[in-house]
Amino acid sequence: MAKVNACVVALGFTLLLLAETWAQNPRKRQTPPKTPKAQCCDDVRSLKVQVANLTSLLEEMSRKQETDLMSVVRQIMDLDKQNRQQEARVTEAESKYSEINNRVEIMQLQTLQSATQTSSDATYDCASLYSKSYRISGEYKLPKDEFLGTPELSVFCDMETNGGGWTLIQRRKVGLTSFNRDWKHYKNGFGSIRGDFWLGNDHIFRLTRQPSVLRIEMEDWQGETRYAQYGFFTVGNELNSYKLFLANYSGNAGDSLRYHNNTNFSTINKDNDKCVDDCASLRKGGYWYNCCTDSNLNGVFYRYGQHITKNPDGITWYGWHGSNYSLKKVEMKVRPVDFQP
Ligand SMILES: [Ca+2]
Repeated sequence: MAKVNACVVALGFTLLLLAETWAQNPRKRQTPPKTPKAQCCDDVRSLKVQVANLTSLLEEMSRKQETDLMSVVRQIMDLDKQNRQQEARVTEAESKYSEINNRVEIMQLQTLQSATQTSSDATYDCASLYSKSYRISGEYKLPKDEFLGTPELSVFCDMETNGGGWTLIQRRKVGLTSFNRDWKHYKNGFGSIRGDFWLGNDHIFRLTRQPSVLRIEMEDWQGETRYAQYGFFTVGNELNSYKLFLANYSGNAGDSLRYHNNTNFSTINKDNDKCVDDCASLRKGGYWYNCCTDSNLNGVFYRYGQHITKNPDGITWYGWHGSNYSLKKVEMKVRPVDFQP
């Protein structure tokens, strides 16, 4: 019994001691609470992690957006390309349709005309067709005329430019027809009336027996256009070597045919120029060569890339592009001076 009592006392004493120790130094015994500084660091760490996560998320999204954007741009470009191809096809079809339509209309009109034609309204040229109310540009057949002694002739009429009524005597635009030809070819004409052609010196002589205007239209490889017009234009007959007479220049291309005024026509097999040289051979065409050129509209057709040629034999008009730039397109056309649109 005394032993138990002693134990209880000892336990009580120990508890007392513990209580006392705790009272003296309570902080040491608690789990230490975190300081504000440590708390803040944890928050910053967690925020940093969150920011890093968000940044990588944003980066991923922006990468995805970029890919999406690129794919959209590609799609738009594809669509645009398809659209343009479609448009080109439609334009081509339309122009073919309108060309066929024009030809049919012209044929119908001409059939009607030839049935009612009398000798007083003979058809000499596109101007006389115009005065008979033909207003469509295209190929026409001028009938044979016993009185004038002219054969049936296919011509191309420009019924739009500057009032219309123009008969084309030359065209360069396709580039597959050689213009380096002999006297006989230039006399009778060659090429295709809807493509590249020379109407023929005999026909040009007949067309310009009435006082005529010559209009020359040109286009360069940049798509720019210029023209030169001569208020007076005529050529002699074959006995006079189709000598050129012209005057009264107007236009914006420069007066590069004046130098050829009063000269005879020359071809590779007939040197009628005013030069020791053989200009037709040097310039590779038939033309009213002087010594030799200030223009060479029947020269060699050079394609884009070769059009600035080292040789002076291209389709040149010195007054616009100088002596070594070969033009993309040329049309020479005539109509009577007294033509009234
Ligand atoms: Ca010569």
